[in-house]
This record gives sequence, C-alpha cells and structure tokens, in this order.
Amino acid sequence: MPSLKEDYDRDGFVIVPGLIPPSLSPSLYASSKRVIAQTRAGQWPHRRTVGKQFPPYDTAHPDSWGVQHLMHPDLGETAFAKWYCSDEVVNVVKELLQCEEDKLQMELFNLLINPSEHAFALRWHRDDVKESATEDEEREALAKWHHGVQWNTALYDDACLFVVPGSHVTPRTSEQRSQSSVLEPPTNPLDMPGAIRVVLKPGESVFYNSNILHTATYSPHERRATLHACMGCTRGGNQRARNILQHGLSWMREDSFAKTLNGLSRAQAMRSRLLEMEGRINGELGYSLD
Ligand SMILES: O=C(O)CCC(=O)C(=O)O
Repeated sequence: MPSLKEDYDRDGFVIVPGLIPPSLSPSLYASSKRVIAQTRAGQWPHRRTVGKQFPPYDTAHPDSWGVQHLMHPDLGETAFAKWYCSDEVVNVVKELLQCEEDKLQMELFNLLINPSEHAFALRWHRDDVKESATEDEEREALAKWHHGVQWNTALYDDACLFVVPGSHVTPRTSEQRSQSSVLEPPTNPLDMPGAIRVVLKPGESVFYNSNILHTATYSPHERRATLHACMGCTRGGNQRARNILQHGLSWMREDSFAKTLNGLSRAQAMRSRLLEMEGRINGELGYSLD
C-alpha cells in the first residue's frame, strides 16, 4: 500500500478522510457559519473579494469568496486554532513534510466560501511562481518548494478545485504555459492538458503542494465552506516568507492573539516560529503573483 507521502510526492496532492474529530465538529461548523454571516454582512474586513484572485485583496466588490484569518482574536472563534493544531491535522503535516514537532511553523488559516451572487473563477496558477517564469525559473522554484503544505478540508461537498497531477515538480508544457499565461480564468478548467477535478465529501481533506498548477471555480448556487490552511517547517528558512506574509499577519504578533492560544502549547510554539521568520525579514517582500 503506498503511503500518503508517496502519493503526495508523486501527484502533488493526496486526499485524506476523517480529520475533523467529533469533539470539534459541532463548534467548527457553528464557528464557520458565524464568520461567513459576518463577512457577508460586511462586518469582517479581511475577506477575499470577488474579482480579485490574489492578495492584496481590496474592498471594491461587495461579494466574497473567502474569509481571511480565522484565528484572528477579533473573531473570537477559538475552535479554529484548536483544530489547526490538533493531532489529526498535525500528524498528516508531519508525515508529508517529514517535519519534526519542534520545527512546525504556524501559517495561514482561511475559509473558502461560495460567493452570494456572482460566479467567479481563478486563473491557472502556482501560488509562488509567476506565470511569466521561464522554464528554468520554474524548475528552480519547484525544486525548493518542500517545506510547507496547504490543505482544503470540506465542511460540505466541494468540487471547486482543479489540479494538474505531477505539475508540482514539472515545468509547464508549451500548451499548459499558453493556457496559464492568459490573465483570464479558463472557460472550462478541464481543457488544461492533464487537469483533473478534485471532489471532496464533507470531512475530507486534500493536502497539496501549493505550487501545483491549479485553479478553482465558484458558483453562488453551490454551498461551499472549506477550511483552507497551510503549515510550514522551519527547515525552509525564509523560503515561504513572501507567500505567507503577503497575506498580512501582523495581528499574529499581538498579545491579544497570544491570549487566545492559552492552553494550546503546540500552537504557541508554532506561532513563535512564524514570528521568528517574520523577524528575520528586512524590507518589503512584495507579492507572489501580480
Ligand atoms: O479555492 C480553492 O480551492 C483554491 C484556492 C487557491 O487556488 C488559492 O488560494 O490560491
């Protein structure tokens, strides 16, 4: 039987069931409903705005496709941090990254939701490699992207994400390059050579290398509430800094955030490692994608 890690290393993604423990499930669903309602009511400013694919997100559009910063102290929803640093999640991350407990780094935790009224789609992208990268630049960037993992955990049925298996280690073919260089979302994501749709049942998670070639489509008619997070291993040094810090994590420095992690010693240690990385950065990092 191939291990999770073998599948993940080969394909760039792997689906894992059952990572929401029954003890946390009711509060995760309830917290998610509350933060979605707040975001749609315009009461939570940190959101992914329809029409804007990558950070910095703006406020130009009233509709949202994501709720940012679920662990932010102003949301007061402690279930999110409890789950983020739960054994269920962390054991998978440790295996996929081959990362020891004392090197885990806290990163992003957001919620992907269906827009209320407007269909939206992302263009094909890798999270930290620009579409204009040459083949050599792409090869070099992919070769070092081993120190973090991203995942989507579906609270409801979710078929929004499309990936090209294996593309986390392979530069784009000329056809893939031409389809991912257009700054418009694809009409049909399955026109991309090698693309597959990732279909998740409630409670299933897809762990993926965020530099896999991927896209997603969002319909206002299909409910989506999918936990979307990433975690790093400090062995990567500052490699992940731009991709992570571009989302604006200064609130993680605040005592008010530290207080919400009382009793969660693993999360506290992971937060410290993120702040150590942030402290090593001098100057502007800019954004991963334009
Ligand atoms: O909606 C998704 O599942 C993917 C989101 C995505 O591609 C991203 O955040 O870069």
